[in-house]
Amino acid sequence: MARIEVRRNILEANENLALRNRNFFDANEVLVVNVMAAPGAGKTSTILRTIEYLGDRYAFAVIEGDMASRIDADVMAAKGIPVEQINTGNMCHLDANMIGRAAGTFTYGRPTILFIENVGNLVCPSEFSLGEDLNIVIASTTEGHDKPYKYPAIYLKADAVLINKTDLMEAMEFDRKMFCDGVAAVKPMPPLFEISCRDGSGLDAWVGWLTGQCERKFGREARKLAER
Ligand SMILES: Nc1nc2c(ncn2[C@@H]2O[C@H](COP(=O)(O)OP(=O)(O)OP(=O)(O)O)[C@@H](O)[C@H]2O)c(=O)[nH]1
Ligand SMILES: [Mg+2]
Repeated sequence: MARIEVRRNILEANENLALRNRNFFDANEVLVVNVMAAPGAGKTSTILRTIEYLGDRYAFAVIEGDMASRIDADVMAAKGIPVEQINTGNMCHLDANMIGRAAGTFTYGRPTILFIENVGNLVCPSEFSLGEDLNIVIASTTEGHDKPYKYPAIYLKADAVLINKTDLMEAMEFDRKMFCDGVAAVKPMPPLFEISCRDGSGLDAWVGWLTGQCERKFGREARKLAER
């Protein structure tokens, strides 16, 4: 009983901090994309490809979440992308407190997309709000088509689902229909994009959708400012 109470308190405290983050992001014209996936599904590759595709259309920042190492942050930094690494030690997810601190270190001057690469895990990240605008789940053909059935909670949170590594789809005998039926069993099918970070296929549809989300948010914030 006591354990359940403590857990509820932790999640409530996190929700309050997530709300604070959200207000900070809105005030600074930042669209926040929480990227969740299993280890190695292609989170870093997708973020990089997306930023490359968008060019100088927006400003970018990235928060990298890993239990240990700066490997992904170093990849971003080498490309000149503002990045903060969070090492979670023995924790398997990022929380709103960590994000609030890391996000406060960037300088924001114009509409910005902040990508949060969550810790590679299909369970814990689904429980912790960060103040994000969008939750993206990346599945990869190499991990198999049955994951929505086994890890429904993360798919329940998805505003869009990406299937990455489509260049390996045939070799992996990835069953697209079984995968989609699994997602649709959890919630009405969210937008689905099939991409390959290896050969670049499918990125136009994904980036087009993301751009639409940016235009909605940044247009709304600009209108709010004009009304003040
Ligand atoms: N064939 C193929 N390989 C890919 C693709 N996308 C990523 N990879 C490879 O998959 C491996 C993992 O990619 P990452 O982008 O590092 O994956 P991640 O989800 O960020 O991994 P962690 O941060 O370790 O959880 C790397 O060797 C990538 O080159 C793809 O579309 N096709
Ligand atoms: Mg990574």
